[in-house]
Amino acid sequence: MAILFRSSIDSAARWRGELARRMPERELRIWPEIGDPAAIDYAIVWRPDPGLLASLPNLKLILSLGAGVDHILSDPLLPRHASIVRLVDPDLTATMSEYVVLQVLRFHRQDLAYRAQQQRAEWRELDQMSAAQRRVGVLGFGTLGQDAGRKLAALGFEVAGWRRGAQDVPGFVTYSGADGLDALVRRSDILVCLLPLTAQTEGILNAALFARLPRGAALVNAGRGAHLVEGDLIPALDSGQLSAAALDVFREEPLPPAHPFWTHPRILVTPHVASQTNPATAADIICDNIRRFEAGEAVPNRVDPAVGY
Ligand code: NDP
Ligand code: OXD
Repeated sequence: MAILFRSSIDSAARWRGELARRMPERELRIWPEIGDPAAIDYAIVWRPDPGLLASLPNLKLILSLGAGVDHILSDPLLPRHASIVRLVDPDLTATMSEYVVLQVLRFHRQDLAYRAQQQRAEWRELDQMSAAQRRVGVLGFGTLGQDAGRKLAALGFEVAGWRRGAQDVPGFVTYSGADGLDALVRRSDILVCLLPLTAQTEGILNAALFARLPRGAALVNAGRGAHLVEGDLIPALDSGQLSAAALDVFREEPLPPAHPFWTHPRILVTPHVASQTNPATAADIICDNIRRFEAGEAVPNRVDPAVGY
């Protein structure tokens, strides 16, 4: 009974130590040292190579190293007999909220304008509205969206969320469906995307949606790059319909050096680091999920491949 670890990020040495400390009795195989594929029951992965999981005939459980699972579900050869569990780690959630709060405050407090003034050595006060007057809309009001929403609400922002199901989230106005999306977008001075990438959400950040935002709204995308129709963003910024965008995720990662997003004065680029998986905390959760699975207990945060997250 062996566990395979495969991440496209160079973190194997760190993970080996964290996993071995928690499960010393287990045989851990780090890709590409797979050994006998039939001996592998569990795969801990980030962006596994297409076909890798299908090559493991006795695989029982696929454990995502991230909250998102599009990197697994996009494999055309994904075996249907193995369950998939996504990562829900309070550390990952807290760091995503830091990123969202940072970007929302940057836009709310007109930081881009002040930075531009600094370039010109210009000392000028801009009118500042209060947080209570600033409406933030969160697309994807799940684990990450709700935590960020609570932290923004604690700062006084008027927060609402959009989710697939119609369940209420106490303390927030929540929307669902196409009408709900329209209502949320029309009231969002700052729109934050924390959706999973699915067939329904791909390309959701597009010119038609930008046109429904209040003029001068700002965008934060930390979901996935394919949520954004990239060619629609710069025209929306240049026309003034959008005032700024903070982007952490891109259709092509790393973002190519010649990509216009790098140099646009009102686009803030970060290299998919809004929330990085921390092996020291995530290993506890992943090992606990393996133990629960083996004990026949319910494993939380299972993915429904038919729904896509
Ligand atoms: P969750 O599954 O907890 O939340 C997803 C939310 O999106 C839920 O509220 C869900 O609705 C909603 N949703 C899904 N599909 C639709 C739809 N078609 N229409 C409306 N709402 C929809 O995921 P997390 O919050 O843990 O993570 C969200 C995403 O964040 C990840 O999938 C990943 O892409 C991204 N991420 C990015 C990181 C980064 O560093 N940039 C780091 C970590 C995650 P419902 O509540 O009804 O199910
Ligand atoms: C994730 C990510 O999905 O880091 O966790 O993007």
